[in-house]
Amino acid sequence: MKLIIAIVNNDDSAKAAYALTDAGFFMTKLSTTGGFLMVGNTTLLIGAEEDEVTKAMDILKSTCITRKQINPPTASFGVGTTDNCIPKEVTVGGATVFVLSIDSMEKI
Ligand code: 2BA
Repeated sequence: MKLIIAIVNNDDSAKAAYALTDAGFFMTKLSTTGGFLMVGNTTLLIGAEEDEVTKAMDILKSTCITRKQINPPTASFGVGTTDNCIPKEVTVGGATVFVLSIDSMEKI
């Protein structure tokens, strides 16, 4: 059993979630915030059998788009002041995906 943790752009989250559930995956959607841009994103928790991971990854690849995003001035907390006053453009990946091996999953 694997736990797929996928951090996706809010704009792609509904499409990704719909496609995953439509393909038979069970999933939990969390509202999260990126530590760098400090803007909202979505984290999907997907429990999947090992042989289903590639299918989930393919769905994420087809539904989550890489895009440019502006880092709003003073958005990142803990970062120095001067440089942080200038908006910066960064490329945000379609999805940042972690795949973890898990010992067991139970529904009690
Ligand atoms: P954020 O932390 O808001 O980061 C947004 C984008 O800003 C990143 O896109 C990257 O292009 C840039 N960025 C992030 N940290 C940076 C840094 N220390 N220096 C320079 N540029 C930086 P992605 O890499 O595609 O990440 C999108 C979102 O995925 C992130 O939002 C964060 O919520 C999550 N993420 C990415 N890598 C992660 C990791 N290693 N651990 C946990 N979460 C991660």
